[in-house]
Amino acid sequence: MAYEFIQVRTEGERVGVITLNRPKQLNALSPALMVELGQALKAFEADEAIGCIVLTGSEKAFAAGADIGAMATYTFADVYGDDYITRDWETIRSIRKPVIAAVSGFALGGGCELAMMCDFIIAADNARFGQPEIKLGIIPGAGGTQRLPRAVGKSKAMDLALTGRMMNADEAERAGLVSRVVPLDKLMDEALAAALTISGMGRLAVMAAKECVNRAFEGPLADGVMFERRLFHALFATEDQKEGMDAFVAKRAPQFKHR
Ligand code: CO8
Repeated sequence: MAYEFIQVRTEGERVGVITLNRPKQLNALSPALMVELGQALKAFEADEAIGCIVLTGSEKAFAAGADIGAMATYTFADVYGDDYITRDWETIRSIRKPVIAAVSGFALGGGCELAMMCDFIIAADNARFGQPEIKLGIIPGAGGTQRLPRAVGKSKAMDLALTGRMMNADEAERAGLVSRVVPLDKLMDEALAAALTISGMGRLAVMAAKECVNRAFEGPLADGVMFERRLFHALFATEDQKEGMDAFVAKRAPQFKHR
């Protein structure tokens, strides 16, 4: 499929890579880009060969936010009546395969929110994160006020949302927003290596792990633990569990089914 605002490729046959591609606008997330992103995510989700997806931008910007030019004329009827945000921004949340954000440069506003919708973030040492919406007279609108405090705690989330300041990659790693920081020129190598590792695991276990970790943010602890237990038990019905454990006992590499 031909896309205008993103680039799509596969890596090592099992990893899908989506690159946001509006370089002149620092990958500002226009409505058309978000539609394409949703289409590409759904296509990788449906592709049985793909086990993990990497979402990235350019060296200068993962994404500098929602497209301010497009938003400038929105009315309440546009954003609320047409359910624009839910419609086009939350497709990524329905994807059951892991999505890794490989972030270099600016990840601001909707760009930071998009990165936080991914399953984990690997940051280049030049990455800068922030929720600067307050400077535009608005607040984050794609989950930033909810996901940021869960990731970095209330104090830092308030600091970022109220002052609109940016934090660099080191601060983001200390705060727990990103899983690792790597030199800029190693960003894609690192993200692809992680994605290849994940895509080599048993698909059902990967899906279950993602679902369970997400549960940790969506309900009481006891419910999350019970959900995890049920999926843990269910995985003993899979061939991958037999293969993984037999391989360990026989001191050989496992051959997972990948489906
Ligand atoms: N939207 C549209 N265009 C943008 C955006 C953006 N978010 N960010 C940058 N651009 C454009 C600039 O206008 C400029 O275009 P041109 O060359 O035509 O003038 C080009 O990208 C390059 O930008 P700069 O010249 O400003 O580059 P600098 O290196 O000087 O500065 C910054 C980089 C600091 C990133 C700066 O561009 C900036 O502050 N950008 C805006 C950041 C921002 O406020 N982001 C939040 C936007 S609001 C939001 O994301 C709400 C999300 C809600 C989700 C739901 C949506 C409905």
